[in-house]
Amino acid sequence: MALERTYIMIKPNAVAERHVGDIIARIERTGLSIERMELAVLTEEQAEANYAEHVEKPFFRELVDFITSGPVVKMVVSGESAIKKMRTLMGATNPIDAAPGTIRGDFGLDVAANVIHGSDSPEAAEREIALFFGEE
Ligand code: RTP
Ligand code: MG
Repeated sequence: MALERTYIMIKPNAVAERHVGDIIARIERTGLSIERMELAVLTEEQAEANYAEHVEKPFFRELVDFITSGPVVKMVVSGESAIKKMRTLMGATNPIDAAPGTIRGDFGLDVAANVIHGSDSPEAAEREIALFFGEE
């Protein structure tokens, strides 16, 4: 077990559909702590940097256009095994495969509009927190 920080982002579709309060309640129920939180519209540069690993994928442009299409909620969430805990709470990437009771399982429409992003490793978490909150 390790005390971790993870970067979490509620995607534009979920903000527009007013699921923010419900998602925050689910995060708090896990016992993890919200350290930072901000509503913002991402710049194209931030979106491209966040999804740099997918630059060669056919859906890259669609992904950048979608994530910059409206306000997102950016968060730093911390606690014991925060990265894994948040990935479990979020559910599978494709909402079709995400279990009922997970955030994507309950609110997800399709693989692009899959409600929420969470860092997948400690290295990704530190990179994403620096990118979105300007921390070292
Ligand atoms: P995320 O990075 O957003 O937390 O999601 P993830 O780790 O579960 O999935 P990842 O493989 O990193 O994919 C990043 C995001 O790309 C979008 N995607 N679209 N159109 C498609 O086929 C497709 N495949 C992936 C999803 O929004 C996914 O969250
Ligand atoms: Mg990912």
